[in-house]
Amino acid sequence: MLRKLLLISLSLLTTITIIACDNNTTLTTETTESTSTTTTVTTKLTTTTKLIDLIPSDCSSIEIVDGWVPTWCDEFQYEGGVDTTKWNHQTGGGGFGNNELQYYTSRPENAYVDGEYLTITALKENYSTNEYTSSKIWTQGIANFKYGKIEMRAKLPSGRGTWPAFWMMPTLSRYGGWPKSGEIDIMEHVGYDPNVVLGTLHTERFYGTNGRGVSTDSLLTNGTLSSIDVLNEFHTYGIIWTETSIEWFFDGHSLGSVGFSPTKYQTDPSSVDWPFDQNFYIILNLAIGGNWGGAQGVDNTIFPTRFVIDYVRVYQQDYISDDVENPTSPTMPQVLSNIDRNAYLTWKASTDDNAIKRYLIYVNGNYKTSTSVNGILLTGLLPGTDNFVDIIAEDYSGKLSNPLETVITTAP
Ligand SMILES: [Ca+2]
Ligand SMILES: [Ca+2]
Repeated sequence: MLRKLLLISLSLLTTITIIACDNNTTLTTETTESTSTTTTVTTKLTTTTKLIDLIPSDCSSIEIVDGWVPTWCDEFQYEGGVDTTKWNHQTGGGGFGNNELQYYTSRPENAYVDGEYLTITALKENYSTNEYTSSKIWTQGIANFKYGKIEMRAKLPSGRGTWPAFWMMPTLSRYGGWPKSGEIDIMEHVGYDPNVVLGTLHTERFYGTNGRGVSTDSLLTNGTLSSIDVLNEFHTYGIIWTETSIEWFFDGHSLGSVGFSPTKYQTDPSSVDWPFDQNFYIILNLAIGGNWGGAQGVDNTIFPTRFVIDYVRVYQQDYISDDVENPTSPTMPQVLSNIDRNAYLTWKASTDDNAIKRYLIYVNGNYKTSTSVNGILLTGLLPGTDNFVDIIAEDYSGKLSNPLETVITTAP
């Protein structure tokens, strides 16, 4: 949701457990990311372990289509409160930075699983200083995700004043507080505009109402669908998130995508436009009122109103099992800025029979860093000299391309 500020307190960061991150998941501890106060560990799949062996038992009935392997799910096939091994409740009122009107509780009146569905119910009732109650659940502190296919099947609440969302926020906010570390809105809907569902990315450059995204309107205007009823019917809402793009889907129909643009924004580090190379966690909530949901007021005759979720699933593509070819060499190096000892370098992306995991960057023969996108801000280059840069693409099975060699000449 828009302007969800400062939700991540540093104290939470030490509790993070990585469950189903990366396309190459689990088993061997590979790298340690550190901030000034916290540490988290990401893991790497050894080439002897197949993704298919990592399907959680409660996701084992999910069909594998087009190589998408379920690595995390909640099918809501139990009764009572939400499964606390998968979700935490965020409780409280206070408007959440958007002047929202609800108080989020963890009571069954507001969130209940009946063996088939999770129902989040918004009620008109006085609670604390709020006039409405509802629920918000998230995987923060339990499960984090990077890349893959993330999907929900749900029926949306109806009525003016409702604002349901299925979205993701960054686990560590490595690039800074909102919006610098990004926000991925997979599905947002406001009750006063019932026929439109939006998907949006927020970044340091594109935040607030300037976020970049898609709408289900595209399926109506291009004739793919003749009508969309999200209130009375179940539909799937999802994204496919890769190293360089996020594409939204409604019932499997593409709504469009937003990607990394290395040559468009010439002098910035990638994170200003593309902070989506870090772990994110999943959030489900039903807000009432707020800057967007309440823009046309709240109809108090709609309550109780319900957001009914059949499942939430995360899939990862198996990029390792059938990988045969090495990536092609990167080409067309371009220095987009070269100021002091810092240069922004881009290149034409490599291709592969599966997918490019990252580019390894060497400067003057020494390993410098890696990046998942085809652009990097190189800092601390030697002054007044030719800096020899090698760029090597790596796929998910560890196969390497031939190096692209280029020279960056710095001022004295
Ligand atoms: Ca279900
Ligand atoms: Ca390959």
